[in-house]
Amino acid sequence: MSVAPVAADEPAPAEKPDATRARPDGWWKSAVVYQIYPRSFADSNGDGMGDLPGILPRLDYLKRLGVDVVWLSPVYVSPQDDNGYDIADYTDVDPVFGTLADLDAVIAGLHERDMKLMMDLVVNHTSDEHPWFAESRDPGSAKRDWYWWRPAREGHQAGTPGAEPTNWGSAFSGSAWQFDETTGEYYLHLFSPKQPDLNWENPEVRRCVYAMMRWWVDRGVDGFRMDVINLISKPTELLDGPIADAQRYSPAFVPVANGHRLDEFLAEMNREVGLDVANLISVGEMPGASIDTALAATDPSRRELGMVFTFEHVSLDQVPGGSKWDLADLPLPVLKGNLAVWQEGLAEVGWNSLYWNNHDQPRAVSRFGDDSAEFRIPSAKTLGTVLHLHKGTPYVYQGEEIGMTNTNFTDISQYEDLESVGYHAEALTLGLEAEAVLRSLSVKSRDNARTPMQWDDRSHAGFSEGIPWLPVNPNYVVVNAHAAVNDPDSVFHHYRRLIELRHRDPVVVHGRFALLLPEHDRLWAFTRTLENTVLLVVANMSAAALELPTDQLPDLTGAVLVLGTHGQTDGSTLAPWESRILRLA
Ligand code: TEU
Repeated sequence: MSVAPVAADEPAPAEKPDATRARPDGWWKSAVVYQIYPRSFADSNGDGMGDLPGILPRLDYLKRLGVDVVWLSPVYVSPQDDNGYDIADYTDVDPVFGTLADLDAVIAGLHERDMKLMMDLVVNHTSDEHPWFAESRDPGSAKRDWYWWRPAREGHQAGTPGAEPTNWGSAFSGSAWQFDETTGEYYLHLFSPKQPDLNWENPEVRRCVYAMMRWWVDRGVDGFRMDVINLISKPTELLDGPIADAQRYSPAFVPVANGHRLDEFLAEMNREVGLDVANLISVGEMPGASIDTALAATDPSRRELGMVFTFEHVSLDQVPGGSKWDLADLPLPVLKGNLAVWQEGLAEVGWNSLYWNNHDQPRAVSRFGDDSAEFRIPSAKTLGTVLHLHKGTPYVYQGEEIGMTNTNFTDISQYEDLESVGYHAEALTLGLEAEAVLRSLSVKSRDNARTPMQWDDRSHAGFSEGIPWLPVNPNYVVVNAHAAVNDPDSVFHHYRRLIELRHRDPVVVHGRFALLLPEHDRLWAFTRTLENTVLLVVANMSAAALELPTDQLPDLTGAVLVLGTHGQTDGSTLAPWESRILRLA
């Protein structure tokens, strides 16, 4: 076990990890990752907030589901401005979640069950309450250059509108620059003003980050999910970006994402932390990443990352050139076509992650399925079939495995997420209709994914004995883990069977993907081929029965149903939201 950090702000430079740890090469390619958003997972002490001791009793539930890795969203010390994605101490646990000893217990509990822990790594920015940033506020401090401090735009009075160093907008709302009265300068924050961006051009910043990562690996962590990691390399000259008509600011990611030193920094991180040497799992969250970015980052010969999260498929149901709040329909050919492009793009080199939702995205069954009473279960199961039969590492977001749905907030006072609250305020000042803004929030707010995990039909869904920080979705009386585990036809057991299939059959992990009937607007059909094994997936992505176009599909003679959503069906008609995995002769 590692010793405590040697200095307040820097963990002990632990030895590079022992490469003999039980992690065979590429183990994460056949793994399934389950994301825990700790504040909403399980509350052990009745304060209404999920915590680490609440996770321990639920590990057997995750083991039964069959997942291999837990991605734990941040539990570090944080003022919780962005629910922990604003870190004030990278090597300690925030008291609201418990203690380092509690985290050690979760790591041990996972390892005892042959599961692994992937920590959430947020190093594009810190909290403004991190000691590093507090020091950097002093222009004479060596840490001034640890962040992006800049004077007012030339010819402008510091602190006045338009004096910001560039016209960049925060990913949330407002300018990406915060004025500091004391020094008359601005600091960059691509997210909230309480999330100042670290300056990765400074080698001291990078050295401290790598030392901290090694400290966690030495503590037993098996890998990292890297928050907005493709934003860490900023352009050396910060210039104005393009502004579209309806925009007040230039989208911050445009001039920043996928910067010129990104691959250099990722390769350096891999070397310094031993990501490959120790066969750690790594996934880079990359908003705005293209397939070329992903290829560069996940090409094993470049020793950067194992995989990345693309944002393309979760940006298709918005108006092109607009924001996530500008809702648009999503025809099936567009969705399945995008996933197929990523399958093809990383077919030979690199590796895909596969996800429908996470703590930032609305609930999958509400967004891509049908969360009505009649079709919630079959559509949730079919979304699982389609995603888990693509090539890549699947990610299950807490509650997805029981078909949890978006919540039903009707008033802005119900929302907690700073992104949602900020959007509401900014939209109203821009003159948007309140009703339309609330509609966008009900469809896309991140709070949809953050209502407490629904464990059973007791009060607050068994999540807490106290009043939850965010109201439980009222449908918990029907949609809950207890009911799902005790129903062999539930979404839970379908996900469990999908995970079992991945663990059992190499074609699911390594088989070549081929999309069939790309223009069909209700049928999602594709094959996975490995040597002489061919699996065919057919999925009816609609609320009406669908006659299989057998003349346009591979010969189904002798096909064997491997796993279906509607029992042992074999006719040529798919029921609404029915999917089948067939092994072709
Ligand atoms: O999200 C990165 C990101 O781009 C999100 O802001 C996403 O675009 C948006 O939430 C969609 O609504 C990561 C974390 O996952 C998110 O929770 C944090 O708020 C953000 O970074 C800042 O750390």
